[in-house]
Amino acid sequence: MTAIILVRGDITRQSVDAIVNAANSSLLGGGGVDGAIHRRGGPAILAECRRLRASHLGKGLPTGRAVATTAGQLDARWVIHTVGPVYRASGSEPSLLTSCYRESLRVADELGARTVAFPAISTGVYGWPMTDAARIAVAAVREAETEVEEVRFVLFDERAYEAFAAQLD
Ligand code: AR6
Repeated sequence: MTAIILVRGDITRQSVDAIVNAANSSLLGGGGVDGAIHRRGGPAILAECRRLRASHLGKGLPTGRAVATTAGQLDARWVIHTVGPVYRASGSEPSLLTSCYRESLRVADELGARTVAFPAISTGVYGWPMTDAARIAVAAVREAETEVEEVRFVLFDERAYEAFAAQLD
């Protein structure tokens, strides 16, 4: 059984085996969680992302997929980068958001990570409504077959925290 824990705070301050990054396909950085992870983690993360782009991810990381790098100076062993779907009023694909959580946990299992911190993927720049994103995130983790012992959702503000808490009631 995977324990689901909610924390309000900054994901870059967590001590876990793996921190999940809400990245974009380029893997070359951005704002939000992505910017914060690269800022605090230091240049080693970007250097490894560039190597991935130069090798088997020449076209970038597809939406819904996940890949790991070093965590640099973060208090974690790995950063798992995943690309959430952009929300559109019609035609958004919940299965791609589910896939971000499932694929990140699959990568965590490959690495042997037992504690994994997730942000609320796609709920910032990518515009996914928080309540719906929380429902999808919690369901994806509950349905995953994984060796991960603790999934820690790290929610940046009270609104996000309450949306996730409502899913755990
Ligand atoms: N810790 C935890 N949560 C955070 C933090 C933090 N330090 N900073 C922001 N959040 P976003 P997305 C919350 O925009 O929607 C980037 O530019 C934030 O309040 O980081 O998947 C990438 O490069 C929101 O609820 O990710 C992509 O281009 C949630 O994390 C794009 O944004 C996700 O917001 C990805 O957009």
